[in-house]
Amino acid sequence: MPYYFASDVHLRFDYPDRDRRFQAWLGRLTPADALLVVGDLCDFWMGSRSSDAALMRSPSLQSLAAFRESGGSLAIMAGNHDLWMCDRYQALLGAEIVCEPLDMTVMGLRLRIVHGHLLGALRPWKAVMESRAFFRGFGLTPGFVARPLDLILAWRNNRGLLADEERHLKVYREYARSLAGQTDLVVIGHVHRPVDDHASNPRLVVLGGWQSRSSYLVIDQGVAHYHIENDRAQGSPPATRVDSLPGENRS
Ligand SMILES: [Mn+2]
Repeated sequence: MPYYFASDVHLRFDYPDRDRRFQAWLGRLTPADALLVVGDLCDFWMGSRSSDAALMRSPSLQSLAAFRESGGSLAIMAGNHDLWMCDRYQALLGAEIVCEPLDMTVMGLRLRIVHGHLLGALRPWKAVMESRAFFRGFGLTPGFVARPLDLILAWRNNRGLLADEERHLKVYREYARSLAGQTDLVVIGHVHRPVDDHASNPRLVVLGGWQSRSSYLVIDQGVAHYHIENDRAQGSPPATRVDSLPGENRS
């Protein structure tokens, strides 16, 4: 039974490409598989501003519900964008909600799994956005106010993106090192840049966001494989694919 991990899909109706790619990827799973979504499945824009009926018009959410319905094992960990969505994930998708930090052993591999926003690299002004009041308030904000706010946030995020990612990755690597001897593989989301420190102990995998590419981890027959598919261009085959095994050099 392969065990899959993905995070930071950030589903939004105004970005249908990521929804379509995630749905296509879900289509490869079988009812014998297990999937853990490590936070930020839905962007707060979609989560806070959509009714249950509207949410279920997302192809990916439909596929997740169908996957679960067919017998697949579906667990979801909340991220900073969907902290307040757990009840709906449970009710609409049939997902099991898991809390962080999550320790689990899959086929003999000891895993530590967190979304990543709680590890201490988040800027204070962003932490405000994690409150239920902000989530509810944003959902009630009229579009003509919410849309510029969304653009400002996107602009601020992009402006400091590299420095922000580096700051987080430094914290993630320190966190992983602090778990040496206790765990084999540390799986984190939140940062959208995909990373696989396959030679470090423990190995650190940052699952990566689905904004422009699809990336995921799968543990099958006791071996963890990390995949990145540069499938941004519609209809074209993946440009590169990275498969790495513990202790192997990436080629
Ligand atoms: Mn996040």
